[in-house]
Amino acid sequence: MEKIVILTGAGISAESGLGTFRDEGGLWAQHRIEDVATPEGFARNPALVHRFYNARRVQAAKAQPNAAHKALARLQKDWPGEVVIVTQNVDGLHEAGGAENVIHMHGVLAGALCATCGHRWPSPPEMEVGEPCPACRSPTARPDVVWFGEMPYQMDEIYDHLAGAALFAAIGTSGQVYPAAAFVHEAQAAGARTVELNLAPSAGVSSFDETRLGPATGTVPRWVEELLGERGG
Ligand code: BJW
Repeated sequence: MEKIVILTGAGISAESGLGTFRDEGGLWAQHRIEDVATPEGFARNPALVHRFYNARRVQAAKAQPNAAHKALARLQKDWPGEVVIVTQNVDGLHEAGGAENVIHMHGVLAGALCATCGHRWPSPPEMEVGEPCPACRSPTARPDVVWFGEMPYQMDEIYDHLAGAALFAAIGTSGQVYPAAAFVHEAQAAGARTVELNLAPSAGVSSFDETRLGPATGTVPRWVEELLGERGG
């Protein structure tokens, strides 16, 4: 049965009240990427980076999944084939909306990672500078998120899924950050049909077979209805 691979970005959580990165007034208008989203920034000023992620962790914990997250969970449940959700988001809203086996290629706010030994554990609501790793005791705990210059997670698994995709959808992502921005090409090379669902056309709009513009809470449930309707689901 046909496999669907879905890539999501910050836009799918915008209507849950979480800010995107590159839209007007977004996170990168308020914080310098080099300061808060690179390993070098963390080495220079870990307190600043922890403050940034502590605030976002609190916000994400209060946020509720919206109709778009829930529609994708429904698609996973009702589609007769496999539906793989790969998210760049760290907010956990896909799972809160009922999705399963989500691939978090840029990590999770709910996780802590030891920069020394690579051990992972659930993050406390507030992380502090010098917090010891529960495994090796080094004072090098950091948020378990992927910063610029670092390798996103589960890439082999993602490329395997893309190679077997019949349909690829990118939802609420600006297409400015690699390697995610190139997934559309991987999927196309595998013969997949490609669709973009976004508020505004992404940087890669011309690469998609189809583009549907509008807020995710409208476009995504409609798209899911259509897919399931075509299948008689
Ligand atoms: C709505 C909506 C609504 C709004 N409804 N839609 C030169 C060329 C190519 C690559 C590079 C290069 N120089 C450096 C690189 C590599 C670099 C990179 O891509 N840089 C670019 C800036 C050029 N990438 C990396 O370093 C990555 N690692 C890497 O490449 O490793 C080597 C490698 C090689 C080969 C294979 C594999 C690996 C790591 C990137 C890590 C990104 N990390 C962040 C932070 C994560 C933690 C955190 O959350 O803080 O990830 S940065 C930030 O951007 C975050 C996001 O996941 C990511 C993408 O953002 P996203 O989701 O697209 O959000 P926005 O704000 O950009 O867009 C929002 C969209 O929503 C818009 O389109 C709106 O229209 C839409 N929208 N409201 C629907 N209601």
